[in-house]
Amino acid sequence: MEQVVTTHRNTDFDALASSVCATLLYPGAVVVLPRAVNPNVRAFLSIHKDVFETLTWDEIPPDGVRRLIVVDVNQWSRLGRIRSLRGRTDMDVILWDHHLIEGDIEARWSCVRPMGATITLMIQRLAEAEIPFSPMHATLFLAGLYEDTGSLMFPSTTAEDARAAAFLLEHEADLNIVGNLLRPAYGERQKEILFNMLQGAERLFVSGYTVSVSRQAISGHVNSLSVVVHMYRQIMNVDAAFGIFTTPDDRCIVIGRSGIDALDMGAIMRNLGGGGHPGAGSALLKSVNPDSITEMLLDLVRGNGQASVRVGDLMSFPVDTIPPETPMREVAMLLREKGCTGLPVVDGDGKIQGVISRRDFRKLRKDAQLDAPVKAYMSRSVVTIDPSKSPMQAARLMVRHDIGRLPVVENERLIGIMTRSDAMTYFYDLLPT
Ligand SMILES: [Mn+2]
Repeated sequence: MEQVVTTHRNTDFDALASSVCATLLYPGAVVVLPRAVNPNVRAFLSIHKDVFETLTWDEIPPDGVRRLIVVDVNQWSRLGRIRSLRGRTDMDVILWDHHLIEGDIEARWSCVRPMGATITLMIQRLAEAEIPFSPMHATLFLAGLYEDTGSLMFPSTTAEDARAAAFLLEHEADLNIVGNLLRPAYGERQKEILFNMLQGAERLFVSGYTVSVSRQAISGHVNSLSVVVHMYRQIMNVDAAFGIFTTPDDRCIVIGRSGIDALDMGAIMRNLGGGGHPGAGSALLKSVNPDSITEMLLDLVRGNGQASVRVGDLMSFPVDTIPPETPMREVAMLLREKGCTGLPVVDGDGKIQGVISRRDFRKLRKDAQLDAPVKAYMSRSVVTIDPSKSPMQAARLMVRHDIGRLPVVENERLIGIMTRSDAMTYFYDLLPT
């Protein structure tokens, strides 16, 4: 046992996957895990004992270690009892990590790069060296990659992580198993909290949405509260669910889940000093009256946030338009002057007849054609949107038709234009409030 691989305490799937991967990169190396590993990793190991062998510190003679390979961590204090090897001069240290915080493990050789998961770095090496591995390995590696990148959704995810995921899928990683492995821990404590939430549950109707707010006191740290709120929303079958959890040290944990696009949980939570994304958000408040939080949440749902924003609120107007008879030469000048890529063509009754864009000028072959009216070259199939539609619907149309500007039409009359930047303003929460 000259070569030993180890990783951080509270070992997660990225740490385990990286450790196992190290045994492929360094033949003969054995994995020594800390005593404290995450519950789902513990469950995995108990089933896969024969496939992925791991040892504990007591099982190896410490004097025999010549090379220590550390993965997914760069601080001695986060290792298990194996950290007693620190300072040994007759030993070679190798480090693989994706954490950029400053560490104190000095390695002779290291691969430390910002990446969604450590396993991505190791997969790259595995692929380069063309080292074969089983579908079972691929599945474990993908579990590690998905856990640390939130299935490639965390902002820390890189293109390289996605490439590594593709590589693992090519090597028959099993997504059903990955899904089961990563199912969040849901234990007695969570069950009890969910049960309490459901007992006092109320379904409210707020501005056309179904909402439920539940409050309870909790003591000590509870894992996976967001999972509990997620389940609560599903059971209550509401558009948005909030859990307000008060702690003995006068803190208030607010967790929200939304099931519809129009109710942006991240935007709501940002109003409380927290954050999140459209589907899920949270905030931590100190010394506040929980009653007032309930009121604030309902107010935000009521539309003080972004809940009721419509295309009509976001569109730009008045709109520059041109009559169908305008010569192309003039159109070209106008486009340049206004610095826009296209203009709606509107007749005397305010009805939209077509759209002319810079692209349409490619149809012109001769200079003389610049004297022809715009109606000869404009595109007549115009995608428009109603002002009562949601910004999400506008964005979908823009994507589907690959256009950056949507004329907003009400009773057949052009009343505004929704541009890509109007949509961006909304999605990135830049609305003036
Ligand atoms: Mn990691």
